[in-house]
Amino acid sequence: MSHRKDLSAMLRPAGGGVYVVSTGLKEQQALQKVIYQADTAEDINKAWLGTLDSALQHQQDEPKTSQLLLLGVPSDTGAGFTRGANLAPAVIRSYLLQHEPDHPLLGQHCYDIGDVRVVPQLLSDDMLNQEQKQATAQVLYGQESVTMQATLQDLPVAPLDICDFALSQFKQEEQKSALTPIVIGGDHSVAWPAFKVAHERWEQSGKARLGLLHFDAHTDLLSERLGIKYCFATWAWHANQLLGADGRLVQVGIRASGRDQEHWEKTCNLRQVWANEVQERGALAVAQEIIERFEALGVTALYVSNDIDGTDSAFASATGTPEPNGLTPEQVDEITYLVGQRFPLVGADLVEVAPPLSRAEGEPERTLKTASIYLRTLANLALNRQAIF
Ligand SMILES: [Mn+2]
Repeated sequence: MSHRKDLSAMLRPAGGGVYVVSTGLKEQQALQKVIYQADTAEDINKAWLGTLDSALQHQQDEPKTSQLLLLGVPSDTGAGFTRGANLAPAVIRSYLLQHEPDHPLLGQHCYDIGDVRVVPQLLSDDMLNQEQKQATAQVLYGQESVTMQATLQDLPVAPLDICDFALSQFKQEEQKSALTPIVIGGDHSVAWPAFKVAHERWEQSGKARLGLLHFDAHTDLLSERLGIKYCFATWAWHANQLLGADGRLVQVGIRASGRDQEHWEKTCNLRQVWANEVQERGALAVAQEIIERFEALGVTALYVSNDIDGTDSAFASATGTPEPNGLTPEQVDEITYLVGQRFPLVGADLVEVAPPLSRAEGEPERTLKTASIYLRTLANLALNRQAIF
């Protein structure tokens, strides 16, 4: 199996992507024991590798019904204000196991391939010099157990690049009903590799034309921020560029921006439905407009990027940059569902859930509940989608 060893060195068993030595280790192991129904680190590892192999094998087999690929990216190095989204992949899984045992992400149709192994001081490989890259690669991949296809210095070491590498191993074009990746962040920078791989796989190969549906309080449309190319505030700009800035990015829930709607729609050639417009027109009318827009632009497949702060902070305040006057979970879910019913979902991410940031009574459970609703809808859309070919 081509990249199995590479992958097993770059990823960790589910809930284990945050590197811990002492503090946090107990919690991590307790969760993994439940996820993998195993008692020892060795058995946990074995069970995880079994899932990884099954996911890789899935691609070799005859086309079958669409299945899910779940990847956690526990990195919040790309965030801006308050942090804590690095704990979301572990805490969300833990919440689902406790409260939603029938959740599709826990079911037999989902390959949970674990977490990106995160070096918490790193974000993107393009920010590193050769010396740093080499030093980290040596630690991560230098052991004798790894026989890499690439040479050591070619291997990704930062979370965004590992995410890109990992998802790229699951994008064989010949497959008729492919695995649908669902990425749990992490801050919103992780949407960049997740969307980029979906774009390479479906659009660059000529198989589909993507529409990008993006829920957020913020536009994330800076071309760079403080000189940083890829972070929480820039990923949508880069994604829009990938699409050719031809109108196929639709942002919903915007309400915290230094510029007004007209500025963004004009300069980036996209559609922004600010939160107040959703309140005025209702989710159904907004969804219908998005569907008609995508149809007119020749869209044939959908990617959804859901920043939990697009949702009103009354329903999701455990996030790095919460904002009031936002969308209700019902509105987000209805728009996602309706657009996802019309266009097959080929990839999605849920980002910016930050469990340690509990600013209100009932948190972070309320935010986790909201997140679980979104993940359920995304998973069901992906599982039920029509073949694209
Ligand atoms: Mn965002």
